[in-house]
Amino acid sequence: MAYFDVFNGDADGICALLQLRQHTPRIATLVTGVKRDIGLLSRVSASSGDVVTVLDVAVEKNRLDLDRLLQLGAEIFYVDHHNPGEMPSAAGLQLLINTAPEICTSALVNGHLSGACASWAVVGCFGDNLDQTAERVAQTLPALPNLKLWRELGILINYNAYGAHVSDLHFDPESLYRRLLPHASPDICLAEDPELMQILQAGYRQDMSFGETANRLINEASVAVIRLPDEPWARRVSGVLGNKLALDTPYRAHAVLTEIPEGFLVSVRAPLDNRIGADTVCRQFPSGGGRAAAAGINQLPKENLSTFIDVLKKQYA
Ligand SMILES: [Mn+2]
Repeated sequence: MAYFDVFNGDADGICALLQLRQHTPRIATLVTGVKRDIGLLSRVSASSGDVVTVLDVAVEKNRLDLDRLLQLGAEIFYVDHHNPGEMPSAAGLQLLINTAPEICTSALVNGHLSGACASWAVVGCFGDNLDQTAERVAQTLPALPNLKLWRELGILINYNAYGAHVSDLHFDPESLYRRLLPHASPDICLAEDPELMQILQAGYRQDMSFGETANRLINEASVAVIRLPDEPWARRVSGVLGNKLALDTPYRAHAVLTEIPEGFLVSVRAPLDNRIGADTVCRQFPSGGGRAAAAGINQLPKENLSTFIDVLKKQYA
């Protein structure tokens, strides 16, 4: 019988598995990847009697492989908070799904373990941007920790997962998980392995400073367009940079363009003061879509750049 631990490479996925394996140690094949690599079950080849744990990736995006593994006779424990689509049910499947907006996978595992490894759940909740949930879980700890520090750790572990490929990341999520696993709590981790936090902090700061000083094609009162090169740091920072710029200048719309072989990967953030129109802009281009406040275009051909800028300016003038 073999074990497989399948987890999203972001803070929520890592902290969910940390709780489970600190509570129930297990030698397992690890399957993970960058944050947006969510079809992870396709990489699992299990057989009858094998046990597969799946954390923080949508059921819907893994449904074919879930059915395949169940048919082979694997036992599956699946914990997640994304929309699952049609809920599967099978004798070998234990599902723990909750899509409430204040819930993440680390919080679900914390409930499942009755708070046995709650400190890492707090870090996972902070990483998934659920500050109130993190604070609520922290209240259950014997002593209230330095939440500011734990929040930073969660955000940095989460930031580490951004990139197009694992080779873009500061840490392969599997190595990061293995490095965190021996530490029973975030405070013990920070004390015993201070270098880890330093590496994560330095990487984040350097990426952000590259991003903040990157070439601005447009820099006007109502609109800024930032162009990032086809480099690992740009693929890591593009999403977080958009959020930071939006917070710094809430009256301005931002577009972050990252060069890719096909042209640009585009991320548009409406002004925080006027959270509309990002989807309207992006939908005018093939492969564009999203929500009113934040939208994107997967591939904008280089020859469409000036049209894109015109559309963006017109929307937010
Ligand atoms: Mn999550």
